[in-house]
Amino acid sequence: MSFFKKLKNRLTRSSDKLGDGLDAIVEDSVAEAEATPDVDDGPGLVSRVLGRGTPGAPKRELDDEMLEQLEELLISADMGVDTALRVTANMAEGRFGKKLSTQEIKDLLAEEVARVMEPVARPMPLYAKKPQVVLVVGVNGAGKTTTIGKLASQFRAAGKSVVIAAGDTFRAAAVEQLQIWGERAGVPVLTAPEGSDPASLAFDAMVQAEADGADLLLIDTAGRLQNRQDLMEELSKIVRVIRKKDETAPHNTLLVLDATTGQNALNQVETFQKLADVTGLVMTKLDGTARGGVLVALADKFGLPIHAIGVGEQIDDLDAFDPEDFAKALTGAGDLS
Ligand SMILES: Nc1nc2c(ncn2[C@@H]2O[C@H](COP(=O)(O)OP(=O)(O)OP(=O)(O)O)[C@@H](O)[C@H]2O)c(=O)[nH]1
Ligand SMILES: [Mg+2]
Repeated sequence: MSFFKKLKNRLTRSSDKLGDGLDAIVEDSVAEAEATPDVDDGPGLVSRVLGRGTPGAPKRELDDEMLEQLEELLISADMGVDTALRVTANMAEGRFGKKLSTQEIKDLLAEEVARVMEPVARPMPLYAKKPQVVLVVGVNGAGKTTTIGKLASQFRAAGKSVVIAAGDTFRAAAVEQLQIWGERAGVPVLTAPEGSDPASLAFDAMVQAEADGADLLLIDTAGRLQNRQDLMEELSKIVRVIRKKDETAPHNTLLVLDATTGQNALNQVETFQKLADVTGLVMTKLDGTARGGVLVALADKFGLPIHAIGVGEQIDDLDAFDPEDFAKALTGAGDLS
Protein backbone atom coordinates (compact mmCIF):
# COMPACT_ATOMS: atom_id res chain seq x y z
CA MET A 1 0.00 0.00 0.00
CA SER A 2 1.32 3.43 -0.87
CA PHE A 3 2.25 5.77 1.94
CA PHE A 4 -0.51 8.13 0.91
CA LYS A 5 -3.23 5.49 0.93
CA LYS A 6 -2.09 4.20 4.28
CA LEU A 7 -1.98 7.66 5.79
CA LYS A 8 -5.30 8.53 4.23
CA ASN A 9 -6.85 5.42 5.73
CA ARG A 10 -5.31 6.12 9.09
CA LEU A 11 -6.02 9.83 9.09
CA THR A 12 -9.61 9.17 8.09
CA ARG A 13 -11.11 10.98 10.97
CA SER A 14 -9.08 14.16 10.44
CA SER A 15 -9.59 14.25 6.74
CA ASP A 16 -13.25 13.29 6.89
CA LYS A 17 -13.87 16.07 9.33
CA LEU A 18 -12.02 18.68 7.31
CA GLY A 19 -13.17 17.33 3.97
CA ASP A 20 -16.81 17.10 5.02
CA GLY A 21 -16.58 20.59 6.47
CA LEU A 22 -15.18 21.91 3.21
CA ASP A 23 -17.90 20.15 1.23
CA ALA A 24 -20.49 21.72 3.50
CA ILE A 25 -19.02 25.20 3.10
CA VAL A 26 -19.71 25.17 -0.61
CA GLU A 27 -22.81 23.01 -0.72
CA ASP A 28 -24.68 24.80 2.07
CA SER A 29 -24.21 28.16 0.47
CA VAL A 30 -25.32 26.86 -2.90
CA ALA A 31 -28.36 25.13 -1.39
CA GLU A 32 -29.19 28.34 0.45
CA ALA A 33 -28.88 30.40 -2.68
CA GLU A 34 -31.00 27.97 -4.63
CA ALA A 35 -33.70 28.03 -1.99
CA THR A 36 -33.92 31.82 -2.33
CA PRO A 37 -32.86 32.41 -5.89
CA ASP A 38 -31.42 35.79 -6.64
CA VAL A 39 -32.21 36.39 -10.28
CA ASP A 40 -29.42 38.86 -10.77
CA ASP A 41 -26.30 37.32 -9.39
CA GLY A 42 -27.09 34.52 -6.94
CA PRO A 43 -24.40 31.92 -6.46
CA GLY A 44 -26.96 29.22 -7.25
CA LEU A 45 -27.71 30.71 -10.61
CA VAL A 46 -24.10 31.44 -11.30
CA SER A 47 -23.02 27.99 -10.28
CA ARG A 48 -25.73 26.50 -12.50
CA VAL A 49 -24.43 28.60 -15.34
CA LEU A 50 -20.78 27.95 -14.55
CA GLY A 51 -21.47 24.35 -13.74
CA ARG A 52 -22.57 23.49 -17.26
CA GLY A 53 -19.31 21.83 -18.15
CA THR A 54 -18.84 20.25 -14.74
CA PRO A 55 -22.15 18.91 -13.55
CA GLY A 56 -22.28 18.23 -9.82
CA ALA A 57 -19.45 20.65 -8.98
CA PRO A 58 -21.04 23.64 -7.29
CA LYS A 59 -18.90 26.71 -6.79
CA ARG A 60 -18.94 29.41 -4.20
CA GLU A 61 -17.47 32.86 -4.15
CA LEU A 62 -14.51 33.32 -1.86
CA ASP A 63 -15.70 36.12 0.42
CA ASP A 64 -15.31 37.17 4.05
CA GLU A 65 -18.03 34.80 5.18
CA MET A 66 -16.39 31.85 3.51
CA LEU A 67 -13.00 32.78 4.97
CA GLU A 68 -14.52 32.92 8.42
CA GLN A 69 -16.07 29.48 7.94
CA LEU A 70 -12.74 28.14 6.74
CA GLU A 71 -10.97 29.61 9.76
CA GLU A 72 -13.48 28.01 12.11
CA LEU A 73 -13.12 24.68 10.37
CA LEU A 74 -9.32 24.76 10.63
CA ILE A 75 -9.45 25.81 14.27
CA SER A 76 -11.83 22.93 14.99
CA ALA A 77 -9.24 20.61 13.41
CA ASP A 78 -6.71 21.86 15.99
CA MET A 79 -4.69 24.06 13.73
CA GLY A 80 -4.70 26.83 16.31
CA VAL A 81 -6.03 30.34 15.77
CA ASP A 82 -2.82 32.01 14.54
CA THR A 83 -2.03 29.28 12.04
CA ALA A 84 -5.63 29.00 10.83
CA LEU A 85 -5.72 32.75 10.16
CA ARG A 86 -2.41 32.67 8.33
CA VAL A 87 -3.32 29.68 6.21
CA THR A 88 -6.70 31.10 5.16
CA ALA A 89 -5.19 34.52 4.45
CA ASN A 90 -2.61 32.89 2.17
CA MET A 91 -5.33 30.89 0.46
CA ALA A 92 -7.36 34.03 -0.19
CA GLU A 93 -4.49 36.08 -1.55
CA GLY A 94 -5.24 37.06 -5.13
CA ARG A 95 -8.43 34.97 -5.13
CA PHE A 96 -10.92 37.19 -3.35
CA GLY A 97 -14.24 37.24 -5.21
CA LYS A 98 -13.34 34.20 -7.31
CA LYS A 99 -15.69 31.23 -7.55
CA LEU A 100 -14.23 28.04 -6.20
CA SER A 101 -15.43 24.46 -6.13
CA THR A 102 -14.92 22.28 -3.09
CA GLN A 103 -12.14 20.45 -4.89
CA GLU A 104 -10.40 23.73 -5.67
CA ILE A 105 -10.69 24.83 -2.05
CA LYS A 106 -9.31 21.51 -0.84
CA ASP A 107 -6.43 21.72 -3.28
CA LEU A 108 -5.61 25.27 -2.23
CA LEU A 109 -5.75 24.35 1.42
CA ALA A 110 -3.58 21.29 0.84
CA GLU A 111 -1.08 23.46 -1.01
CA GLU A 112 -0.89 25.93 1.89
CA VAL A 113 -0.58 23.18 4.48
CA ALA A 114 2.17 21.49 2.47
CA ARG A 115 4.00 24.81 2.22
CA VAL A 116 4.00 25.19 6.01
CA MET A 117 5.09 21.58 6.52
CA GLU A 118 7.77 21.36 3.83
CA PRO A 119 10.62 22.91 5.87
CA VAL A 120 10.03 20.69 8.92
CA ALA A 121 9.74 17.35 7.13
CA ARG A 122 13.20 16.02 7.82
CA PRO A 123 14.25 12.53 8.87
CA MET A 124 16.34 12.19 12.00
CA PRO A 125 19.87 13.15 10.97
CA LEU A 126 22.51 10.46 11.22
CA TYR A 127 26.05 11.36 12.16
CA ALA A 128 29.37 9.59 11.85
CA LYS A 129 29.61 9.60 15.64
CA LYS A 130 29.69 6.16 17.24
CA PRO A 131 27.56 5.67 19.16
CA GLN A 132 25.16 8.38 18.16
CA VAL A 133 23.16 9.02 21.30
CA VAL A 134 19.43 9.63 20.93
CA LEU A 135 17.59 10.78 24.05
CA VAL A 136 13.84 10.27 23.85
CA VAL A 137 11.66 12.51 26.02
CA GLY A 138 7.97 13.30 26.40
CA VAL A 139 5.07 13.19 28.82
CA ASN A 140 3.65 10.02 30.27
CA GLY A 141 1.90 7.92 27.64
CA ALA A 142 3.02 9.98 24.65
CA GLY A 143 4.47 6.89 22.95
CA LYS A 144 8.20 7.13 23.78
CA THR A 145 8.79 3.46 24.43
CA THR A 146 6.76 2.35 21.41
CA THR A 147 8.54 4.86 19.17
CA ILE A 148 11.92 3.61 20.38
CA GLY A 149 10.91 0.06 19.45
CA LYS A 150 9.79 1.18 16.00
CA LEU A 151 12.90 3.32 15.44
CA ALA A 152 15.20 0.52 16.56
CA SER A 153 13.54 -1.81 14.08
CA GLN A 154 13.84 0.69 11.21
CA PHE A 155 17.46 1.57 11.90
CA ARG A 156 18.31 -2.08 12.22
CA ALA A 157 16.61 -2.84 8.90
CA ALA A 158 18.74 -0.04 7.44
CA GLY A 159 21.85 -1.89 8.55
CA LYS A 160 22.64 0.06 11.73
CA SER A 161 23.61 -1.63 14.94
CA VAL A 162 21.39 -0.33 17.71
CA VAL A 163 21.37 -0.53 21.49
CA ILE A 164 18.46 0.56 23.68
CA ALA A 165 18.79 1.80 27.27
CA ALA A 166 15.72 1.36 29.45
CA GLY A 167 16.07 4.70 31.19
CA ASP A 168 12.59 4.54 32.69
CA THR A 169 13.75 2.69 35.79
CA PHE A 170 10.78 3.73 37.90
CA ARG A 171 8.43 0.98 36.80
CA ALA A 172 9.35 -2.66 36.31
CA ALA A 173 6.59 -2.83 33.68
CA ALA A 174 8.30 -0.12 31.64
CA VAL A 175 11.49 -2.19 31.45
CA GLU A 176 9.55 -5.31 30.48
CA GLN A 177 7.69 -3.38 27.77
CA LEU A 178 10.98 -2.20 26.31
CA GLN A 179 12.45 -5.70 26.45
CA ILE A 180 9.54 -6.97 24.36
CA TRP A 181 10.17 -4.21 21.82
CA GLY A 182 13.88 -5.05 21.82
CA GLU A 183 13.05 -8.68 21.03
CA ARG A 184 10.72 -7.69 18.20
CA ALA A 185 13.31 -5.33 16.74
CA GLY A 186 16.19 -7.72 17.33
CA VAL A 187 18.06 -5.13 19.38
CA PRO A 188 19.71 -5.53 22.81
CA VAL A 189 18.07 -3.67 25.69
CA LEU A 190 20.22 -2.57 28.61
CA THR A 191 18.35 -2.45 31.87
CA ALA A 192 18.94 -1.57 35.49
CA PRO A 193 17.05 -2.69 38.60
CA GLU A 194 13.77 -0.93 39.33
CA GLY A 195 14.31 2.32 41.19
CA SER A 196 17.97 2.68 40.26
CA ASP A 197 19.47 5.86 38.87
CA PRO A 198 18.60 6.36 35.18
CA ALA A 199 21.66 8.56 34.67
CA SER A 200 24.04 5.83 35.75
CA LEU A 201 22.23 3.36 33.50
CA ALA A 202 22.64 5.82 30.63
CA PHE A 203 26.35 6.05 31.39
CA ASP A 204 26.75 2.27 31.52
CA ALA A 205 24.84 2.05 28.24
CA MET A 206 27.27 4.51 26.65
CA VAL A 207 30.19 2.35 27.75
CA GLN A 208 28.50 -0.80 26.49
CA ALA A 209 27.42 0.72 23.16
CA GLU A 210 30.93 1.98 22.58
CA ALA A 211 32.47 -1.37 23.45
CA ASP A 212 30.02 -3.10 21.08
CA GLY A 213 30.81 -0.63 18.32
CA ALA A 214 27.09 0.26 18.10
CA ASP A 215 25.98 2.97 15.68
CA LEU A 216 23.06 4.17 17.72
CA LEU A 217 22.11 4.27 21.37
CA LEU A 218 18.44 5.03 22.02
CA ILE A 219 17.73 6.13 25.59
CA ASP A 220 14.17 5.83 26.91
CA THR A 221 13.13 8.12 29.75
CA ALA A 222 10.30 8.22 32.25
CA GLY A 223 7.35 10.44 31.47
CA ARG A 224 5.70 10.23 34.84
CA LEU A 225 7.48 12.11 37.58
CA GLN A 226 6.19 13.92 40.62
CA ASN A 227 6.58 17.36 39.11
CA ARG A 228 8.38 19.39 36.54
CA GLN A 229 11.29 20.06 38.89
CA ASP A 230 11.93 16.32 39.25
CA LEU A 231 11.67 15.82 35.51
CA MET A 232 14.08 18.66 34.85
CA GLU A 233 16.59 17.35 37.36
CA GLU A 234 16.33 13.85 36.01
CA LEU A 235 16.81 14.85 32.37
CA SER A 236 19.63 17.25 33.09
CA LYS A 237 21.39 14.63 35.20
CA ILE A 238 21.17 12.10 32.38
CA VAL A 239 22.63 14.67 29.96
CA ARG A 240 25.36 15.69 32.41
CA VAL A 241 26.43 12.12 33.01
CA ILE A 242 26.48 11.00 29.38
CA ARG A 243 28.53 14.08 28.53
CA LYS A 244 31.24 12.75 30.82
CA LYS A 245 31.66 10.02 28.22
CA ASP A 246 31.02 12.15 25.12
CA GLU A 247 30.71 15.88 25.47
CA THR A 248 28.79 16.14 22.20
CA ALA A 249 26.02 13.79 23.42
CA PRO A 250 23.09 13.54 23.21
CA HIS A 251 23.25 14.05 19.46
CA ASN A 252 19.50 14.03 19.09
CA THR A 253 16.86 14.81 21.66
CA LEU A 254 13.53 13.59 20.33
CA LEU A 255 10.36 14.92 21.84
CA VAL A 256 7.50 12.45 21.39
CA LEU A 257 4.06 14.05 21.21
CA ASP A 258 0.63 12.43 21.20
CA ALA A 259 -1.51 13.90 18.41
CA THR A 260 -4.70 13.17 20.31
CA THR A 261 -3.78 15.77 22.93
CA GLY A 262 -4.46 18.46 20.33
CA GLN A 263 -3.43 21.98 21.25
CA ASN A 264 -1.80 20.73 24.45
CA ALA A 265 1.06 19.47 22.28
CA LEU A 266 2.08 23.12 21.83
CA ASN A 267 2.46 23.55 25.60
CA GLN A 268 4.46 20.35 25.79
CA VAL A 269 6.95 21.62 23.24
CA GLU A 270 7.38 24.82 25.21
CA THR A 271 7.88 22.92 28.46
CA PHE A 272 10.35 20.41 27.07
CA GLN A 273 12.34 23.04 25.24
CA LYS A 274 13.05 24.49 28.68
CA LEU A 275 14.01 21.10 30.12
CA ALA A 276 16.09 19.77 27.25
CA ASP A 277 17.63 20.83 23.98
CA VAL A 278 14.89 19.36 21.78
CA THR A 279 16.22 18.72 18.27
CA GLY A 280 13.22 17.06 16.65
CA LEU A 281 9.69 15.78 17.06
CA VAL A 282 7.89 12.51 16.58
CA MET A 283 4.10 12.77 16.47
CA THR A 284 2.33 9.59 17.52
CA LYS A 285 -1.26 8.36 17.28
CA LEU A 286 -2.08 10.17 14.07
CA ASP A 287 -4.22 7.17 13.26
CA GLY A 288 -7.76 7.65 14.40
CA THR A 289 -7.52 11.23 15.57
CA ALA A 290 -9.43 14.19 14.27
CA ARG A 291 -6.69 16.45 15.58
CA GLY A 292 -3.99 16.05 12.94
CA GLY A 293 -4.15 19.79 12.34
CA VAL A 294 -2.00 20.31 15.42
CA LEU A 295 1.02 19.33 13.34
CA VAL A 296 0.48 22.35 11.17
CA ALA A 297 0.31 24.58 14.23
CA LEU A 298 3.51 23.01 15.59
CA ALA A 299 5.37 23.47 12.33
CA ASP A 300 4.16 27.04 12.00
CA LYS A 301 4.99 27.98 15.56
CA PHE A 302 8.23 26.17 16.37
CA GLY A 303 9.73 25.05 13.08
CA LEU A 304 11.23 21.98 14.75
CA PRO A 305 11.87 19.09 12.38
CA ILE A 306 9.19 16.39 12.36
CA HIS A 307 11.22 13.22 11.98
CA ALA A 308 8.46 10.66 11.90
CA ILE A 309 4.81 10.02 12.59
CA GLY A 310 3.23 7.15 14.47
CA VAL A 311 0.21 5.68 12.71
CA GLY A 312 -0.52 2.62 14.81
CA GLU A 313 0.71 0.36 17.58
CA GLN A 314 2.60 -2.16 15.46
CA ILE A 315 6.34 -2.18 14.82
CA ASP A 316 6.10 -0.89 11.24
CA ASP A 317 3.57 1.82 12.10
CA LEU A 318 6.13 4.61 12.02
CA ASP A 319 6.36 6.58 8.80
CA ALA A 320 8.58 9.29 7.45
CA PHE A 321 6.71 12.56 7.38
CA ASP A 322 5.69 13.50 3.85
CA PRO A 323 4.27 17.04 3.75
CA GLU A 324 2.29 16.69 0.55
CA ASP A 325 0.73 13.38 1.40
CA PHE A 326 -0.03 14.66 4.86
CA ALA A 327 -1.64 17.82 3.48
CA LYS A 328 -3.75 15.83 1.03
CA ALA A 329 -4.79 13.33 3.65
CA LEU A 330 -5.64 16.07 6.15
CA THR A 331 -7.72 18.18 3.80
CA GLY A 332 -9.26 15.38 1.77
CA ALA A 333 -7.71 16.92 -1.35
CA GLY A 334 -6.57 13.50 -2.51
CA ASP A 335 -10.14 12.21 -2.67
CA LEU A 336 -11.26 11.37 -6.15
CA SER A 337 -14.88 12.23 -5.38
N1 LIG B 1 -2.78 4.12 17.89
C1 LIG B 1 -1.52 4.37 18.24
N2 LIG B 1 -1.11 4.07 19.48
C2 LIG B 1 0.15 4.35 19.81
C3 LIG B 1 1.06 4.97 18.92
N3 LIG B 1 2.25 5.12 19.56
C4 LIG B 1 2.07 4.61 20.81
N4 LIG B 1 0.82 4.15 20.98
C5 LIG B 1 0.20 3.54 22.18
O1 LIG B 1 0.21 4.50 23.21
C6 LIG B 1 0.34 3.85 24.48
C7 LIG B 1 1.49 4.49 25.26
O2 LIG B 1 2.69 4.24 24.55
P1 LIG B 1 4.10 4.13 25.29
O3 LIG B 1 5.10 3.92 24.22
O4 LIG B 1 4.04 3.17 26.41
O5 LIG B 1 4.20 5.60 25.87
P2 LIG B 1 5.38 6.20 26.80
O6 LIG B 1 5.58 7.59 26.37
O7 LIG B 1 6.54 5.30 26.79
O8 LIG B 1 4.64 6.17 28.21
P3 LIG B 1 5.34 6.23 29.68
O9 LIG B 1 6.46 5.26 29.69
O10 LIG B 1 4.23 5.86 30.60
O11 LIG B 1 5.77 7.64 29.87
C8 LIG B 1 0.57 2.40 24.17
O12 LIG B 1 -0.65 1.72 24.33
C9 LIG B 1 0.98 2.37 22.71
O13 LIG B 1 0.63 1.19 22.04
C10 LIG B 1 0.59 5.30 17.59
O14 LIG B 1 1.28 5.86 16.73
N5 LIG B 1 -0.71 4.99 17.32
MG1 LIG C 1 7.57 4.37 28.31
